[in-house]
Amino acid sequence: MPRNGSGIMTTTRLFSFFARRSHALAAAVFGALAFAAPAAAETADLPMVGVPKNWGIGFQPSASPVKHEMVWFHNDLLMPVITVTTIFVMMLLLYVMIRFNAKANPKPSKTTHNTLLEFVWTLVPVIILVIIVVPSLKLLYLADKTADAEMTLNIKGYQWYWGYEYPDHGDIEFSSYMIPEKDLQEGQVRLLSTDNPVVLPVDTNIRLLITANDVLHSWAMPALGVKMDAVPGRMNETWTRIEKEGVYFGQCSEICGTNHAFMPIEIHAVSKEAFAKWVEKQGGKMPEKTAEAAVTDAAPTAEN
Ligand SMILES: [Cu+2]
Repeated sequence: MPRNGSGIMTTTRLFSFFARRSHALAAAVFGALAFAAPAAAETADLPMVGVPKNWGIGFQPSASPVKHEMVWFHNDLLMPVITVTTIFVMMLLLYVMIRFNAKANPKPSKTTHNTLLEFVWTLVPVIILVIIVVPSLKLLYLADKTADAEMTLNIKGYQWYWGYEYPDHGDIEFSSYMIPEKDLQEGQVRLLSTDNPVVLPVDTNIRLLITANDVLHSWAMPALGVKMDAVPGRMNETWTRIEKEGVYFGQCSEICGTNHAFMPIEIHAVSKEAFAKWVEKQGGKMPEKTAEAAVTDAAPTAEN
């Protein structure tokens, strides 16, 4: 159940504190931490996998099938296309500036059309776009949903925290608030650690059903390649399969109000055995039915 009152007050006070020192904020947010977050026994000693690093550039380490494809799409397809296009256009510009300036070319040609040239400079970009669109659509459909979800995680955005439900595991539910700076324990990351991390099993196809209670939010996990809008009155679906045990961080990625920057997401990806233990400790129970049947029961709306 969502907590009321005190949590929101704390984060509001926290916000004014941060606003006063916003210059230091940007640099400090990305401090890298190499040690594990203290949490329940099942999630102790987890390596920090999806966490921002000092001077980080590019993507966080990829830890899901969708993210692998995204990294390939960006690094091996888009970047080469962009680089070659930019260099080619820059060379054309330089050539025109040098060869055809008023001094070098005092009597300009009156030519206005060249059918072959115009045909080529229309067709070549079209071919490039068609080449890009094929893997792009494949990626969209890959991220859309998993055909064989083994469990479901319901995610709900609130102003300003996240609520989680495990419908396949005895309806475990909890809210997840950012830990204020003054309460940080060793190993916790400022602005990213939460009081109740989401615990998920590795090597499991997890259906993510995302919605919001009040305004638009967006549930984004860089290392998993997930960024899905949380829309009031609408259930958005995506999925993930975490490949590495570890701690992963994400943030709300839709401007949702004063404390938008202070509703992080923390996932502890653990072995299936550790996950079962955690479920038991939360008072839930592991599904007895086949995974497929459990999923159909738990999320009937997702199939429509
Ligand atoms: Cu939000």
